[in-house]
Amino acid sequence: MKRALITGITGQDGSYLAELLLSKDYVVHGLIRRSSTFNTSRIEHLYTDPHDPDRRLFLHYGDLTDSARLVSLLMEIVPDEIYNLGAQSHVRVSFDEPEHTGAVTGLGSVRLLEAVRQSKIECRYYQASSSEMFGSTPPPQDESAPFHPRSPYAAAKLYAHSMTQMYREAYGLHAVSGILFNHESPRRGETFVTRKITRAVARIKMGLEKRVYLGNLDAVRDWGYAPEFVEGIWRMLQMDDPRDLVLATGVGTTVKEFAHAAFAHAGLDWQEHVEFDDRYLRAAEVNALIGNASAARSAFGWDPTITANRLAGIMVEADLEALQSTGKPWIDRPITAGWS
Ligand code: NAP
Ligand code: F7E
Repeated sequence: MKRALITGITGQDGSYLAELLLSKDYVVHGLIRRSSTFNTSRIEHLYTDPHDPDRRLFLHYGDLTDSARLVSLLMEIVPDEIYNLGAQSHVRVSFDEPEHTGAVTGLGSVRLLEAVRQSKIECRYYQASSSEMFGSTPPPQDESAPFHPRSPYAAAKLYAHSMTQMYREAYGLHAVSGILFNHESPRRGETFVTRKITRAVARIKMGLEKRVYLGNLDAVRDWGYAPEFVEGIWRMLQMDDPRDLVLATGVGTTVKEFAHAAFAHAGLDWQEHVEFDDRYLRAAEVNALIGNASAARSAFGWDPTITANRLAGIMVEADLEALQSTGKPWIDRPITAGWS
């Protein structure tokens, strides 16, 4: 059985990747942060009793800012594959916390790469790079498009991306960076714009709220479906010649169009419920990201099928169902509370 280590296993992508690897008979190890409240809700369904002799999911406390812990964990686990998905991943928040974002999203990757080098473990390494690195470079963006980061998050990701390439070239590490465009799901963090909108649709439909406040409605993003992207991540790391590839749907949609589709899915008119609030603007905006993933299609046949319209429907349905059926306290948190 292959052993994988996933940083960021409690996040959107980490949870889908853990599911995928377990379905492929991997033993999965995940890095989790100690927190005063539970942060494992996305992987609770995968949890198995520690007394179960057949269990294949193991969680370890640790943090990407703690080099010594990363080295000792690698020595203990001896993974065949490492997926570095852990990050402070919110672009707007990175303007509030540039140093922390650099320490986790940028240097965190270097700590992990260095832990691989120092422990001399033979393994493959995946780095979660981002389309945000293209910044102001106009679409369509592919592997040859120049990087021009427009946020502390993007700058930190570009540093991690370059260092991953450097470890591949200098030390012969089997390392790849996936340059992924936005991908969403019902598990998407609640302060990213798609989920903020679909939660609002559900709450407005159920009569719990009347409106949602948004920032730049004209930004264009290439929104895909996270489970399809996670499949692409796994396939990218299985390639025998390690190189960096774009994953994207190739379809650009404005925030306004996504809002229109999400509200329409619940029989609502977005214009009656969406209002502007400048607190959600960024010091520098990335106007348009639309990717060209033809290299990944040729390399391993990756061809995503779900684009923004269908995604909006999937996410609205999930948020409506969660609100109607579970009554979990976190679902009751109001949209208008002011978080980004
Ligand atoms: P996410 O939901 O925000 O998850 C981030 C994960 O990183 C969480 O598990 C979080 O733990 C963990 N983390 C944060 N700080 C950490 C630290 N100091 N040490 C260890 N772990 C830490 O992100 P995602 O959407 O799944 O994205 C996965 C990765 O792909 C991220 O690196 C992101 O930047 C990148 N990416 C995402 C997209 C996208 O559209 N989703 C596109 C391109 C690239 P807690 O649960 O404890 O907070
Ligand atoms: O913003 C606009 C906002 O925060 C998308 C991360 O996964 O994808 C993600 O970064 C767009 C931006 O995602 C609101 O200005 C308008 O233009 O959902 P987002 P992001 O910044 O694209 C990349 C690829 C990553 O790598 C990141 O980790 O929507 N927008 N109004 C808003 N955005 C938010 N969050 N909230 C609003 O109210």
